[in-house]
Amino acid sequence: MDALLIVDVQNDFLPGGNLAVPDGDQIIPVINNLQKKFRILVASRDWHPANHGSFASNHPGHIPGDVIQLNRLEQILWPDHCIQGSPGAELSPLLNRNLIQRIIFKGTDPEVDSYSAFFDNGHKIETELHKYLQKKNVNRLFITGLAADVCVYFTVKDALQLGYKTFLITDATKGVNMKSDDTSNALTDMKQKGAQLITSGQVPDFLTK
Ligand code: VGL
Ligand code: ZN
Repeated sequence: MDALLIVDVQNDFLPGGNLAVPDGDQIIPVINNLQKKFRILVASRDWHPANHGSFASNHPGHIPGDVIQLNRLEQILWPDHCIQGSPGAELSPLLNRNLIQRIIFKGTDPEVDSYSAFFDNGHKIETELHKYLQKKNVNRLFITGLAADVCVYFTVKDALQLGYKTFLITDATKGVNMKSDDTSNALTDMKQKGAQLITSGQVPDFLTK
């Protein structure tokens, strides 16, 4: 079975948000259009408590972009974003949410960040995503969303490791580019690790039905 995964299309990652991905809003119509082609649709949401260790504001003397050690893991510090219950943590109202069957919340532990929709950054705690996809007999994952060089990147790598045939839909993702070539490096690495990079227009040809 094929599934569409929509990563973190939340207000804070869109223009005007606290951690805006440049042109992040441009992918929303592309994702809305893709949705009709799938029967299994899952979305993830970054869902941080206000005291989250990835926020620069919780580390006096640090600013976003600094890198620290957070419980022995290298951690880039971000502006406050996707705080549980805040408007910035909502899925974009422009995203069609009617067809999404399951939402995966991540990043709830203040001690460890969680870029991937499958695991925390220490690969210790698993979300319910893999179990859900297994229950639905999903073997091929089509991945979209934000940000291409952070949460999408880590989700794609975990999907490959878990054995999914993994497609990244290149016009349905955008990168934050904290460093200017982060997204191109991430795309190259995903491809090198076995992800198929395709455009939304190619999707019908790839669907098993
Ligand atoms: C993300 C930075 C921090 C993302 C989440 O969804 O790509 N990026 N938290
Ligand atoms: Zn986050």
